[in-house]
Amino acid sequence: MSEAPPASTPSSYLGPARVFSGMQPTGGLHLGNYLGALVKFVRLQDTQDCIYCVVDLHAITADANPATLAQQTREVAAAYIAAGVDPKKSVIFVQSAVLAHTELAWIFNCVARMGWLERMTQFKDKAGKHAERSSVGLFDYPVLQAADILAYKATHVPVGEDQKQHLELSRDIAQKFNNDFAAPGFFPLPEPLIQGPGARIMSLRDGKKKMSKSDPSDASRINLTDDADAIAQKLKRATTDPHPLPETVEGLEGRPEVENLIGIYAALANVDAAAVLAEWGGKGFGAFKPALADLAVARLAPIAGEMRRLTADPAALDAILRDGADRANAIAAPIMDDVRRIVGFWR
Ligand code: AQP
Repeated sequence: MSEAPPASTPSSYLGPARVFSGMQPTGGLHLGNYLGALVKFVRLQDTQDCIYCVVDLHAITADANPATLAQQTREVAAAYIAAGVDPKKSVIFVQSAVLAHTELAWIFNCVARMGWLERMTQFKDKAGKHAERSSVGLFDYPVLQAADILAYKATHVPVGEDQKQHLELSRDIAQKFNNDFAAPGFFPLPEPLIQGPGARIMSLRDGKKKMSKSDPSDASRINLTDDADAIAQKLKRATTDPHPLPETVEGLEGRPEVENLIGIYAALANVDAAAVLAEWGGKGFGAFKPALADLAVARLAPIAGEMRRLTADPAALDAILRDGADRANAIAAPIMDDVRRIVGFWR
C-alpha cells in the first residue's frame, strides 16, 4: 500500500449530515476554546444533529492524572452546558464511556500510514525536542480523533484553526478505508467548520503562540472561570506596544498581540476587525483594554456562574453524561457492526 494520502475525491457519501466535536479535559477551558469551538457548538445545535464529547482518552496522551481526570471531565461537560449546549438537543458524553472510539482507532491505525502522522505539526509542537520520550498515544492522537468523528459518520466538525491538519488526516483515513475495503462512500469525508473571528485566539503574553490550557503561564489565557478582577488584570497586563490602535486592518500587520486583542473584541462583540478599528483606531490601550475586559466579563461571568451551579451537583451531571453515552452508543453500534463486516472480522 502506498504511503501517499489518497487523492482527494469528492465524497460519494449519501448519509445524513451530522456534527461531532470534542475537547480535552486537560485543564479548565479558556477563551480560545470558547470562541474557537464552543460558540459554534451552541449555534449548530439549532439546525443540526450534534454530538459533543469530552475526550478523556486524548487527555491521557500527555500527562495522566488519575486524581483529577474525572473532576476535570465533569468541568468540561459543565462548560458545554453552561455555554448553552442543551443536552436535550445535543448528545453530550464522555469518550471513554463508548468503546467504539478505541475499537475504530485500532482499525484506523492499520489504515493510516506512519508518514502521514510524521507530518502532524501538533505532535512536533507538543513533543518538542523529546519526541522519542513521548507516548505512542500522543503520536497516534489524530488517528483516535478520526475514529471519534467517524464512529458516528459525522460530516462536519466545528474546531479552531489548530485542528485543520488533523481534520485533513481524518479525511485521508476515511478515503483510504473506503478504497482499501472496497466500500465506496461508507465513511463521509468530514469537513472542518473553522471560519469565524475566534478561530485562532493567541496567548495574551505572546501573539505568536496560541492561547492554550497547557501554557505554564496562567496570565497567558483567560479561563472561563476567571472572575471579573482576574480578567481585567490579565487584559491590563496583556502584551501590546506603545503605539495607538491603527485605523485600518492593514495597520495590524507586524503587531500580532494587537491583532489578537482586536480579534477577541470582534469575536465577543460579534462584529469584524474593521468595525472595531473604526471605533477604536487612534485611541490608546489605556481606554481599549478596560472596554475589552467589560465585554469579556459580560459574556463569561454568567457561564462561570452556571458552571459553579452544575459542578456543585455531580450526580445530576453524571446522569446527563450517562444518558449521552447511551445515545452515542446507539448511534455508533450499527456503524461498528458494518465496519466489522467490511473488515472481515469473525462474527
Ligand atoms: N487558541 C485557540 N483559539 C481558537 N480555538 C482553539 N482551540 C484550542 N485552542 C484554541 C479549539 O478548542 C477545541 C478544543 O481543544 P482541545 O481540548 O482538543 O485542546 P487543544 O486544541 O489541544 O488546545 P488547548 O485547549 O490549548 O489544550 P492543550 O493545551 O491541552 O493542547 C478545539 O476545537 C481547538 O481547535
